Amino acid sequence: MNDLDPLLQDARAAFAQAATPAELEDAKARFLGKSGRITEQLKALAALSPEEKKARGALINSAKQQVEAALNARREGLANAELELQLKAEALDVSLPGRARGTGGLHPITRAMERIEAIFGSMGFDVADGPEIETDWYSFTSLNNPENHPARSMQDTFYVDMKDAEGRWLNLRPHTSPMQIRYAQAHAKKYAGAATMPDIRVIAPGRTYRVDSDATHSPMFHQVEGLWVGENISFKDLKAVYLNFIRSFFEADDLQIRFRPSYFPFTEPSAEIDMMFASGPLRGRWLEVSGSGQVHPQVIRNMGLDPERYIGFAFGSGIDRLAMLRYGVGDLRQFFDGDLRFLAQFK
Ligand code: 2NL
Repeated sequence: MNDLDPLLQDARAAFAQAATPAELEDAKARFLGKSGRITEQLKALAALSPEEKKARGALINSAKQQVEAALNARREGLANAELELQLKAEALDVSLPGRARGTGGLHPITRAMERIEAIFGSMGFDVADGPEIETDWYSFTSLNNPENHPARSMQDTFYVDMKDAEGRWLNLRPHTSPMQIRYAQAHAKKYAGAATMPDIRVIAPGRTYRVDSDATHSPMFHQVEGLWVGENISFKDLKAVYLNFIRSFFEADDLQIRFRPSYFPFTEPSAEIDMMFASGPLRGRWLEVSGSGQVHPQVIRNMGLDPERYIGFAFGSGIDRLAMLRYGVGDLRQFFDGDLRFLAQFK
């Protein structure tokens, strides 16, 4: 016991109370700093005699060493606590299972489209792709639609509140025929003046739009149109091509088709194509799958070709319907809802 014991106790208490390194440095200054309590004791030595100085000095030094030891112990304690916290915060639980990377898949409509393109490709058909925003001329006039035809009305067709650079009103194409007209025009232009022209053989698959929305109609739907124009193309070519297509698409060689007379402004004569499965849940029922016909002479002319020389057939089928039949989907709207529980089935 000596008179420096209270100082030592105060120092230990102050260091213990310091909760952060900064607080600890403050506490250190109060004891070991320039005017700290230990330093004051050392300064007071100056007034003592040499013998007293020796004894007192040893006592103060011992106290000083104990204060420093207490300070270092607290420093270490604080550093350890801080490290502990940091380790806890940054801890990785390496036993957690990893997060699986989901695998995507093609949309069933895309898959149907790719099948269609591959099948027609095998029969020598090119695939044409183009604008979904069209002019009146390509969507209607070029296809021989009369000026007052109801298909042109705002009840049936989406119009864009904007004109193109030439001042023509624009619409969302109600079928992909405009793309076939564009393709045929480019083809005719390329071979203008040549002695012969290779046949035009093309399909145009893609998005189409009509003002129509209920359980079986979506305002955006998908269509594939086909066109074959040459000098000697007939209905029997249409029948052979369509039959081969639809049998390949459904992988059913015993599937039947039939043609029923119909009317479209762009074909003459025109026919609906029905098909019938020979097996499976839908066997024995005629199902409408396409419109078709011999391309109207005025439409041939609008392609930039001479209808006295060129003749051809065209057809248009709904891809969504074909995909529903192929993949057994009961409700058209499921294709467009974006529900992963539905879509994941097609991975
Ligand atoms: C339907 C009707 C059809 C066509 C589309 C066509 C295209 C050109 C010239 C002549 Cl470039 N015709 N396409 C012909 C007949 C019918 O589709 O209701 N499809 C679902």
